[in-house]
Amino acid sequence: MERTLIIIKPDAMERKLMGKIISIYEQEGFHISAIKILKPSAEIAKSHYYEHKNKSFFKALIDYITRGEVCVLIAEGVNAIELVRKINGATDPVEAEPCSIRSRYALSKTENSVHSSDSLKSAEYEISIWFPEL
Ligand code: FUP
Repeated sequence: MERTLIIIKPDAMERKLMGKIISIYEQEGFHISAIKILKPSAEIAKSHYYEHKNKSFFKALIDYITRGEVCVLIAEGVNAIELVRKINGATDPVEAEPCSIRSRYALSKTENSVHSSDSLKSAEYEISIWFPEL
């Protein structure tokens, strides 16, 4: 069984899409083993996105992810990391596969509704920063 860290981002939370999006992961058979809602601090947002710290979009990304509440969850299942990324779709909603969450709900490349870990290593790192109590 594999674990991945999912974030339902502010643009989706603001439009009351949290329940709908969680249902999609549940319908695909994933087990949600931890969940919380919080308004991220700049510190946790920067830790989460440290790989992008030198990118031109970094400040806009941090401003966006810290502007309101997010829902952070751990989903467990066979091949969870790869499959959840498939369900989410490509980063840019214009390129996201039809029926993916981003193609249905994302507003732009930055306001793209959901995040999920891209490797085993990033999943364990992201779980440790968002769920330090686990
Ligand atoms: P993903 O793994 O699909 O979330 O995408 P990346 O790791 O490439 O990017 C992380 C986040 O940076 C994206 F969710 C949105 C943001 N981003 C931008 O705002 N602009 C860009 O040009 C690329 C990424």
